[in-house]
Amino acid sequence: MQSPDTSGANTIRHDWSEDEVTALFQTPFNDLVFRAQSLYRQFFDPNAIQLSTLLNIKTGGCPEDCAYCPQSARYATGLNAEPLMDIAEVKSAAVQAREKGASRFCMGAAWRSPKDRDLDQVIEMIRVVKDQGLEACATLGMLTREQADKLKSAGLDFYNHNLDTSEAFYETIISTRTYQDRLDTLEAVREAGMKVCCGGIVGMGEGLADRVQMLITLANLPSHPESVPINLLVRVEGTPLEDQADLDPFDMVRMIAVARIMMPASYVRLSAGRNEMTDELQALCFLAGANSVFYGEKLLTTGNPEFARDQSLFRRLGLKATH
Ligand code: SAM
Ligand code: DTB
Ligand code: SF4
Repeated sequence: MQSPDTSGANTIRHDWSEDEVTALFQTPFNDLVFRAQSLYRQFFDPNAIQLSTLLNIKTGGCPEDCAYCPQSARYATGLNAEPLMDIAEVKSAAVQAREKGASRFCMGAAWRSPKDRDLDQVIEMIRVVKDQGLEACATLGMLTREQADKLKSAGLDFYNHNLDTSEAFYETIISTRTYQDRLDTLEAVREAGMKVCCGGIVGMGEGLADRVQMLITLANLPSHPESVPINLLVRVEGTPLEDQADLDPFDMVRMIAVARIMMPASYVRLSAGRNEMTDELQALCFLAGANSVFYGEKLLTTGNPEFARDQSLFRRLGLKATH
């Protein structure tokens, strides 16, 4: 293998080809991780980690049919649908997140898209989060440009909306909205001037070509998403993907490494699935260029590592939280 390009030139690219990204995935593991880590050091402090805390502000009862999702009303996952959370609860969760050391607070809602009445309440929540000195992120489903403008004016820093997988594999996972709908929302968020958080899920039965295509779609956008969450499927009983086969853990590391190489200035987040990962696998993901995690004992409906476990992991690895 050639030595990594350490000049920093030509590393932010938007012209990735299928052949070259496939070749990256097929690079011997040590070469791939070395290259990702070398590039990573040109853009970031290698011993810093960004911590985002999630809060599910509207649980369950979602009309969409995303095959991975415990919050779809179509699947019997035993989850009780709840109304939009009240502002006091959001405030106490934001206070706790800040006290525990998170820098960003991300509010998720099980909606296809927000109604205007809902949006007014979310705007109040954004204020409460910003008052704590936290960055605010939300993931509320599809947005129109007008809705994106409203959220931007309210001070929302990031909007999360994932591609989830490749366009080709997408139709086996979701039928209630199109890939183009997702791209349109991402464009509305970008045009409104918010930072984009967009990634996907591995371990849903997709092939290598699907991982390649998803990363190409992300990296060939006019601007790279500032934040790229890579989720490992959390297999929830009652969802169509409950019996999905295990993913080879090294494929998770490869996915992180290739995302890091293709979008070197972006935060790559080791997202859902950490609760089922060993500390050693997480450390390999950090070595491959992951520099952000969801931090807090719950994701949206499923478990995430306890604070004490994460704090111990970060201490043992000498990782410091970014502020
Ligand atoms: N309802 C909104 C939407 O779908 O756009 C926002 C919340 S939704 C739960 C956000 C993302 O969480 C999904 O796009 C998917 O990438 C991720 N996700 C949901 N369930 C998951 C699971 N079981 N395993 C891994 N990731 C999951
Ligand atoms: C993202 O990429 N992953 C988060 C967040 N964005 C909203 C959600 C993960 C959800 C995992 C399943 C659950 O807890 O319901
Ligand atoms: Fe609804 Fe979002 Fe879950 Fe899809 S991923 S079912 S849109 S909450």
